[in-house]
Amino acid sequence: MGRYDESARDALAQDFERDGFVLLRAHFPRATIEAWRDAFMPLLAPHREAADGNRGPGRYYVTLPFEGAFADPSIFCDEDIVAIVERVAGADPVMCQLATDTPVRGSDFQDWHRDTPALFDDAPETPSFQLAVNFPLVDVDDSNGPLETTRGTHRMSREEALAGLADGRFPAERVPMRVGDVMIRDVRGLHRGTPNLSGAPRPMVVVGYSRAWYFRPEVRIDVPRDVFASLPARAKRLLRYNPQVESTARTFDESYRQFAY
Ligand SMILES: O=C(O)CCC(=O)C(=O)O
Repeated sequence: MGRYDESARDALAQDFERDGFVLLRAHFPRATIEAWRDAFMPLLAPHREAADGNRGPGRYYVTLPFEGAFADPSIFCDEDIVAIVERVAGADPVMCQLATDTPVRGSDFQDWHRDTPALFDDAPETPSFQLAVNFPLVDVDDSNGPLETTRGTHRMSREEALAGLADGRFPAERVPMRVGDVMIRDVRGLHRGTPNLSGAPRPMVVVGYSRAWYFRPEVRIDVPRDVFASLPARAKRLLRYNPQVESTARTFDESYRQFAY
C-alpha cells in the first residue's frame, strides 16, 4: 500500500530531480528503528576498540549483517521508497549496500564530497544511477552530527558544485532527522558529515540502490540462503546481484574505503 499515492510519489520524484534528495518524515515506525538501534550498538563496539575510525577520526562505516532485524523487507522493500527510487533511477533497481555511518565524540567535519564520480568523464549531468536511502537510528540534531548537504548539486561537476557552495548559489543545509525519518538522495549531491559533540553514537543507515545495470564492486550484501528463501519475490529481485552464503560473517572486512569524490 504505502503512505503516498501515485501523484504524491510523482511530486516527491520531481522534488528529488530538482534538489538531489527528498525527505519522507515519520516514515518508518519508531519501534522498528529502535530494534535496529539495539541490534546495531553491539556491532559498533568492536570497531571502536580496533581503531579510532575507518572514515576519519571518530567516524565509523560498519556493514550490517543481512539477518534478523536488518533483513526486514518492510524496510528495504518499502513500497513508497522503491516507487520513488524507480521513478528517478529506472525500473527494476538493485539493492547493493546495507551499512551504517556513525560519528562519535571526537569526529570532525568531513571534507565536502560526493560518494561517487560521474558515470562518464566530462558528462556530469546524467540522470541518477546510484541512490542512498538514509535513516538515523537515533534522533539527530545540531548536537550529534547532522548530515550537511546542498540542493541541486547532483548533476554537475564537483568543481561547479564547490564553486556554487563558495559563492552562495548552493548554500550548506543541515538536515536534522528524527527516528523514522528517511532521506533518499543521489550520492552525487555535495555533502559532508559534521562533528558529533554528544556522548552517544549517531548511527545513520545507508541502503544503496543502483540502476538495473549498474554494479558496484566495492560494496555487497552477503545474503544467507535461508534468509533469501524466506523473502518475498520483490525482495529477492532487489538482491539479485548479491552473493548468497551459508551464514553472515561476524566481522565484515570493510574494504569500501574510497568513498569521497
Ligand atoms: O554520516 C554522515 O553524516 C555523512 C557520512 C558521509 O557522507 C560519508 O562518510 O561519506
